[in-house]
Amino acid sequence: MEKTWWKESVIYQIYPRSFNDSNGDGIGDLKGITEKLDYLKDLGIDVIWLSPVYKSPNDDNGYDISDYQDIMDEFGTMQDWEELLQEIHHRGMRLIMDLVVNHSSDEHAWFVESRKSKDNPYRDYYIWRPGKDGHEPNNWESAFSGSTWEYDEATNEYFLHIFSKKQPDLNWENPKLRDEVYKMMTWWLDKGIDGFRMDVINFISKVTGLPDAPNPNGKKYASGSEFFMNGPRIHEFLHEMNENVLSKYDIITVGEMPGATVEDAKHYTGHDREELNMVFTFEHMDLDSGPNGKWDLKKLNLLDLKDNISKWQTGLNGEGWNSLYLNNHDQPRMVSRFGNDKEYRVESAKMLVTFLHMLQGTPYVYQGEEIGMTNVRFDSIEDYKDIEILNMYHEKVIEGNEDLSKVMESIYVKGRDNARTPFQWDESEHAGFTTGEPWLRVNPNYKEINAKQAVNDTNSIYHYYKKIIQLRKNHTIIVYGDYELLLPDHETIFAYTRSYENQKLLVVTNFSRESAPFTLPAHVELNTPELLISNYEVAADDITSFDLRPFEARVYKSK
Ligand code: TEU
Ligand code: CA
Repeated sequence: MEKTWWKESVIYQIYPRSFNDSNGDGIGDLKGITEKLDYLKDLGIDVIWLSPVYKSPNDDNGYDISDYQDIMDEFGTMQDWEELLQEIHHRGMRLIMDLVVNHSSDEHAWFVESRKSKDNPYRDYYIWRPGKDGHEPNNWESAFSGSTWEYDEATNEYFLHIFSKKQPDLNWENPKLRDEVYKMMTWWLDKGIDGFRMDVINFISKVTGLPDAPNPNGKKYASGSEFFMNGPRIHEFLHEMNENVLSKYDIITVGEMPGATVEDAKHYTGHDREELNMVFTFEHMDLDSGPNGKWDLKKLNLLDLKDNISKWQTGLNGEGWNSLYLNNHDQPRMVSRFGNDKEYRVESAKMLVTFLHMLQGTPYVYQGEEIGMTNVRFDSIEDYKDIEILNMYHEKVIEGNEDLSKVMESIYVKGRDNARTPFQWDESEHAGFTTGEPWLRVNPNYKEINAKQAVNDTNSIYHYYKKIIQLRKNHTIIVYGDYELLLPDHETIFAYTRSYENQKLLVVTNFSRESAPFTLPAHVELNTPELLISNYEVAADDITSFDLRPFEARVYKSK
């Protein structure tokens, strides 16, 4: 397997709005990030991924971009951004930017032109269709509720928006649009950035004709995802992008790809394919949802997680590359979702990062994860800001008369604002995030859970992260070793080995609050095992059988 720096890196995601506010307006900003770079360097971070900081009316917190080559006023200036990049590089770290080109903002100059008339030169930058019998052109449902189509009076046509109506989809069938995007990417790369995270990049090719989605339940709208996820020309577009732009730089590229399977990912990330380095799969994020989508809560079955992770680990081994994540700005906090954020918060957060970072792939840390930040429960819907939450609430409670407490419960478990409450820096007011009023309320648990506490306590989750990140730098096997699942039918223990040259790594994690006896399968041999890391004191080093305490994690390596 080819060795490269981006396989060996640990990436830290910053959601700028919620990271650190330098000027007291309640909104995180670029200068605020620059102030905290030493904290990230100390943690051992190699690469920072910055969620969008471009000009935006903030219908979807920056994922609706009105100017790709300028900075959002609330976040600062281009000069602040240049300084941030310089300070990142100065510390030997790298910066990747978010590329959001499935859609733009409706306030982007292209769309302002496009909607003016049917013969406007920018008309074809977006996807316009006439209505069908006085209705939308098809029955697709938006990711943020309602139709994917918005009627526009000026030209008596509808435009497509898979996300909010302020996020019209760009028309990748148009070569002029593609060229503009490539030029814009080149402009950023020439400023010295080190790569892109590409927002829903596998949505950019739509099936010709945009057919109605199957709708067996006779609902008003239905998911049209099979007509725009991994669409007919996707590989052609990504290959073209690679040829025109990406291949000219030594960078990281990661495509966010809902609906991509292992087979798809082999095509997106295979070495000889010349498309992307890695993708974010959503499959493991969907295991705790029922048939009706993310708000349809279902308890996670660990066996499903084992199956899924193992499928990706073995499927991409030598054929592509995995990205490793358990949370981000769209997902609930991992310790609340997969661990136990009450009695075993510290133990389970350490267990989860052990489980994740010992897999084959490039790990991503989402801001606050390293101090064990948790989900939040606000009593009132008024305290929520996320468009996905608010639209869903409106549709279900206001229009649909669904049970309020049931809807609130689904927001508590799955809502995106769980991940977006301000970073908890210290125990002072608003967790040291701002001296003003934060744009989204701080999680009330900030007095116990904050970075200052974590840095001062050598037993903290933060120090455990430091250690685990360091391990990756000292042991090639953690990056490149082959994966093998152990005890496939065990309902609470997730155990696996990694093998590289003549070395072996044994990873044993308990996903439960109950203790569980572990017995090493007879075929696994580890010569003179050394304990690399564990989240409890471990007395003796008999690895053939031992009792795992609640959420215990251990990693052994053969000498
Ligand atoms: O998210 C892509 C995506 O598929 C979302 O529907 C995501 O799954 C959803 O938030 C979870 O329910 C990306 C960005 O990460 C997200 O923040 C944006 O809102 C979205 O694209 C539109 O740009
Ligand atoms: Ca600010």
